[in-house]
Amino acid sequence: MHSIIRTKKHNSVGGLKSRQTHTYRTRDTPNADPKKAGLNRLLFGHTEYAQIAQKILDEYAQKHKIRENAVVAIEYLLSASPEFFEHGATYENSEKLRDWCTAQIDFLKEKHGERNILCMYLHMDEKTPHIEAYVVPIDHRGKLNCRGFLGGSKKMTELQTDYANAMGKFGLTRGVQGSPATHTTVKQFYALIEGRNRISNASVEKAVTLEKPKVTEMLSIDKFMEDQQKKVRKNVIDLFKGIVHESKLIPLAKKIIKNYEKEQKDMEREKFQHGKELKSLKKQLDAQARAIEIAEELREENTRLKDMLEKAVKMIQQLEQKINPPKPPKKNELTR
Ligand SMILES: [Mn+2]
Repeated sequence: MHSIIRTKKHNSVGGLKSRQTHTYRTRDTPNADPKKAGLNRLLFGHTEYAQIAQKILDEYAQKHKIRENAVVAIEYLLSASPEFFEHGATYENSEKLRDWCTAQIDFLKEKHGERNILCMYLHMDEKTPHIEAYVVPIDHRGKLNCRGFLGGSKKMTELQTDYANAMGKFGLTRGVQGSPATHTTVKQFYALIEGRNRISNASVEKAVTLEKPKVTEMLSIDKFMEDQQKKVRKNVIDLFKGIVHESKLIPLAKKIIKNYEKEQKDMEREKFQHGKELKSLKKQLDAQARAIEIAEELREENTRLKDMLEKAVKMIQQLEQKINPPKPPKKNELTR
């Protein structure tokens, strides 16, 4: 079993902000199992590590110039061979994990100083448990100095050796010589530890899950179903892209198809249900439309009546005038 340490340099706080979406699963993380997400946790430092980094760098910039393109943060991935986390009884494993986590914190505190550690976050929901750690590379002289930690292959070899030595008490040995961390980006690391199981049950489920139609989509349910089928097909193809040659994936592929067929049956049932709902919805709509029509008619009727009434009043007034023309004063009295 090997100890695994990988590094990545960040030139901007923006890079850290983007990492936070991975750390906290606020962006789509297909290789993470949502059922295990509750086991992820902050081990040391701050949740909002990008913000803290900004604060530290702002303070630093008051006294020193920060070189353009300087490495402002180092990201560490700390892990071990998968068997290390799986071997033994559950209670033994959880105790082992706890001790291992403490050892990681001690290692980074020793290397970077407590104050420069932004965040150490444990991920339990990916293929292999690992810690993502973020530090500001300020050295013992108080200078932003990534080279002092990761500069050159000698430093990288040293890092691998130091780390393996620190993890020796867990029965972990140094990984393969001659594969320096500088050549292994974080992405490659992920491919390494998670690639084998990139098609997790969760991602299969996700790929074949049909969406529930919205009310507007219910009005054309066949079109909706067709779109859903297209989506599922695309999801499945994406899922298998580049790894179809692995024979062990065939049972998974069968499972996908089975799941999908089941989903389709459910959808058929729902389609029937929606058919009924649709009918009652149409009824309601019709009733409403009719009510509006009636109201409209009444309004028109009202207007018409009002017009007629006004006309009638006018006619009556005119009639009255004809029948009883206004009396000329006095004159009438004299003729009478
Ligand atoms: Mn992770």
